Amino acid sequence: MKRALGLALAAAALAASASAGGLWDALFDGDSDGSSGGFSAAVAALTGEAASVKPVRKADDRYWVTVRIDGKSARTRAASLGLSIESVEGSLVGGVADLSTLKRLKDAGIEVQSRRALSGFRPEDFPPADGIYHNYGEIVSELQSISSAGSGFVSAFSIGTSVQGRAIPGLRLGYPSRDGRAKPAAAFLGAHHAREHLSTEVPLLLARWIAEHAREARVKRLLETRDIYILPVINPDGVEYDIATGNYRWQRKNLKDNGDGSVGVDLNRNYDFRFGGEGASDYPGSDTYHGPSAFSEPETRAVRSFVEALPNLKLMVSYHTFSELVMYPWGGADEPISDGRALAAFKAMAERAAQWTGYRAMQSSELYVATGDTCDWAWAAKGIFCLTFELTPKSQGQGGFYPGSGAVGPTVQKNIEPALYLIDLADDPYRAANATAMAAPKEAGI
Ligand code: 0X9
Ligand code: ZN
Repeated sequence: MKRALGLALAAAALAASASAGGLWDALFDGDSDGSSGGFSAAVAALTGEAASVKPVRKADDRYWVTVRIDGKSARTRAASLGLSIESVEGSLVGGVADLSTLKRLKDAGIEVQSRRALSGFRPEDFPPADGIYHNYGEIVSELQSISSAGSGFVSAFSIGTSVQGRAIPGLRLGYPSRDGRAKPAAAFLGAHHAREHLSTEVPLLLARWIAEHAREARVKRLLETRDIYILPVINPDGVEYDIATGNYRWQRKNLKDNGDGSVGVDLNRNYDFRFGGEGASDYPGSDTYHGPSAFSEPETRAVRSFVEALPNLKLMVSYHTFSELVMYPWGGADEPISDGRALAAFKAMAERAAQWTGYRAMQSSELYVATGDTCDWAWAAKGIFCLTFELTPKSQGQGGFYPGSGAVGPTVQKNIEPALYLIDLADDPYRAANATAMAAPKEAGI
């Protein structure tokens, strides 16, 4: 957590996402500039959906406790009394107990050293060394601050709510269209996978960069002729869970209770194209569990509603980490997409983006075949040119999902030019196959 304002807004946003409605509406007033009428209506509908979300859990009387217990049989006894043991460091045992368990422990002569109410637990933050990354509250606060700074051409909204009731926030950047007609649009999505925090930073800081450079000719033109949508965190519950203890938990999925003791659906297997096929798991406990049915998850349904409200959305990027790749459909099959002209455009735009970033362009399935991903659905169902970026680093040895604070600046920086290029292409993505489609970065003064 970086600043007091962040704290206040984070608290407001989190409270709003649990109670849904009032505070969120106060923070995010939706379609403030009134352009793109269709989307405006969709936002209202989505806000209505959010308003019906129930509080996630009833009053919580559980505590995080530390107790002194020596030996395995004593720990087993404490567990039998109801203590859920989560950590053992010598004789100091940490775990979760509700009030009646606390009483049983006391009656059995087990002394509680410290306790902290879970109901009062605010999500903890990133480890201090990674404080540059935005937690959920800070994402919301950053979006709000970009929106206030760019009044007249930026507005914040929510596309729906997560399993635990957090709003899935978004930002639209673009001046109202001159002729009243909807402009071509491009969208940038982050954090389908919780532990891929850099995939939030890139679209979020791209939004800030665009707002701060709005007066420059090239950016101004894009804002006048395109609508740019930023959805930096599709899986907010997973992201908060990943950082909740101060130590990363390697969380990938959302926080759906699968009803068999396991938690989580892989949101990038839950879309409706070749759903449940190769590269997606039928086992709920698996990290690549596809869920009970396509769009079973509120997070993927929110993306679907968002996309369906925007017939002019022609281009999409789904950011992930890591491996340094730019990938195009199909991911769920080895064969190439059947439309040769579209394939040429896909290849050209991926290769162009790869040149700027130093990443490698390839068909998604070349990495591995995996069904039900975002871009396969976007292309198959909606004809949206959708790329999956696997951001920095290249390997686990370079930090894997947790490459540290030093990765943020350079990764954001090198991904700005590809994003601007793709935004420009939104009017006619087939143009990508034409080599002169866009000025090189140096010519563009970046
Ligand atoms: O497996 C995924 O969902 C993505 N990789 S990640 O390491 N970020 O989890 C890759 C998705 C690309 N699509 C396919 N290969 N289908
Ligand atoms: Zn991923």
